Amino acid sequence: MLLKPVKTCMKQILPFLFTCLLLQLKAQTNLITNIGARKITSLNGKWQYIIDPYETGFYDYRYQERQEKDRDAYWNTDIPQNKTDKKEHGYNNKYILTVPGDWNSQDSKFIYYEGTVWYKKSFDFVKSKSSDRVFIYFGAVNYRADVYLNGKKLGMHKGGFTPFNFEIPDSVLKAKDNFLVVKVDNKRSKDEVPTVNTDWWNYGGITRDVLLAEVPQNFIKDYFIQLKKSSPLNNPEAEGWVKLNNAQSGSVEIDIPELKIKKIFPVTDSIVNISFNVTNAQLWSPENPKLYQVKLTTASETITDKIGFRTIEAAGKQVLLNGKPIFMRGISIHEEIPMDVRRAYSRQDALWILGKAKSLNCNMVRLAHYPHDETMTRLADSLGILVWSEIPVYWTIDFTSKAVFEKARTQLSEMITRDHNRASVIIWSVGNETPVNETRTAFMHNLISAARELDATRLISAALETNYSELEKTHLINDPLGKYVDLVSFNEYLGWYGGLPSNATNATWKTIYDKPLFISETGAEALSGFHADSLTRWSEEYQAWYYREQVAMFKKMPENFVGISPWILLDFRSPRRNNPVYQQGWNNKGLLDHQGKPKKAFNILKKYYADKKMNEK
Ligand code: GCB
Repeated sequence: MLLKPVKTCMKQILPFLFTCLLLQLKAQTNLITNIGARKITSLNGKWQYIIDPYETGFYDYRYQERQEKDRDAYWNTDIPQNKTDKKEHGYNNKYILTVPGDWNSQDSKFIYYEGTVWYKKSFDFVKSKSSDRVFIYFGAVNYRADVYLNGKKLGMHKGGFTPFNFEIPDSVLKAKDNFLVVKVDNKRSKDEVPTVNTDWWNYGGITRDVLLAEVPQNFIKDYFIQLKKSSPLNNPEAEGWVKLNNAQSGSVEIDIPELKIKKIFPVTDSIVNISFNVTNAQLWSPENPKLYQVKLTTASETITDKIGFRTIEAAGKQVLLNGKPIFMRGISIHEEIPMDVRRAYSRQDALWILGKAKSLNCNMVRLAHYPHDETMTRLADSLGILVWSEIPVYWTIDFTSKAVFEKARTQLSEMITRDHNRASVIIWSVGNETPVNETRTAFMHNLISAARELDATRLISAALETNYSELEKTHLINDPLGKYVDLVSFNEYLGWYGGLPSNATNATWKTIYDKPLFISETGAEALSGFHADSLTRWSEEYQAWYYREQVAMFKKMPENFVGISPWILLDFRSPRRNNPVYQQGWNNKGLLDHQGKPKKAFNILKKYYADKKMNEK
């Protein structure tokens, strides 16, 4: 982000640590994918809450974790047994939060709150089939969730942007008055992912859907059905696997009615490898986002998905989609609705955000800096928008820690598992602007290996930090991580963080790697409605000038230049942005303002994209 002299690599070598880590790369998440296709009951809606900054409901006065049956634990009933009974906690309709949703936007007392809030929901539930198994599924909770049902702990999850589920044992679930409590803690911490330092708002709460999912005793946990890497395009070949919760007998049938495909694969293990040709399939692309209904059937269930078939690869200097070079007309996006100053979570939110990206003539979005809600990638599939999806390995996490690596790897695996059947997702990013040193490189390299292990079909990248000097005209991308990624991506702010926009006029970018090159960020702030001459910082005119110079620079980029995702579609909240006049807690690099209204620069990028699109034809 800042102008920095080229740094010399720090000699911190911990190769042994990472070799040990590699051995664990196969560890998998327990996630049930395509939750929407299961028998689900929503637990969204009104939940009662208790704000607990001292975590009194979790620790006793000696700061020991409370025992399961401790009457003062907030996961246990708040109802006094008789009139002499003392209860110092209680859930009450005076204190209600809506789920899904961050807490910050729901009541002004939460705006700056970072800490613990207990959420409670009562519900009745009778299984549709007594032999079914029941899981509770959370789309995302920021950051740590401890989940209790009827006084029993179901599990704990960390990571604010990825889904997770816990099984509810029959012995715990009741037909009436289930007492569900979730302790949500969004305190930032040095050894978490992200760490204490981010340029976005730390919205807390149960930010995405909460569902009960019923599945049979033997069920399809996950599946991967994508075109094989470099599949021949005249007779495309789908390849992948179906993962069952148990090694079963019988078979898995894959049925794609529109293509008249019906294939049966015998089950010999809990993972069933599959491959078949999708002859005659129309390939998915932004111009033709064709999705096919795919049915998976075992002896005990059928689940249905909508899947697009396409290939993606980095070949020499280009990125090829279905064998043809593409230019990514992208834009970066945070998961936020600025008008309401809240996290986005619904299909309607995703429609609004992606609609704005479309109106800019984009064919691609970079979902920064963490996995967004599943509605976003599903909608991108149907709208024909290419997606970069990222984990919040951001700036300064603790690269020396094995535990931190494990946390990052878990989030990576949850992100990939949830979305690995989305044709729109073409890039997995393992992080953003991480500092160049050997420990970091080993850490990130291992994340890249983990990503490839989980999904060998997509491109792997990371937004690299650039070292550029105002005096130089040619800037070199030589971060050692470039060696391991498929797409060399970098963030540059020539003319915002140092210098003037005209610094870009004669600038050129090169990389030492013989790979496609992508600008994952560039941008400048403007307070919407503030007009002045172009030299005046924060004015819409300065931002417009910045974009004019950048566009001139894009036009002179080397032939391996395959796209951009400027920073950023919409203004967003950030606690780091404290200019009392021009920022007031907002990062105003949006091309659209707090109300979603275009600033002057919007049309400059829109025109560049329109011209690019025309030239493609
Ligand atoms: C960056 C970061 C992004 C920031 C942006 C900025 O390089 O990747 O998260 O918000 O710069 O506005 O400074």
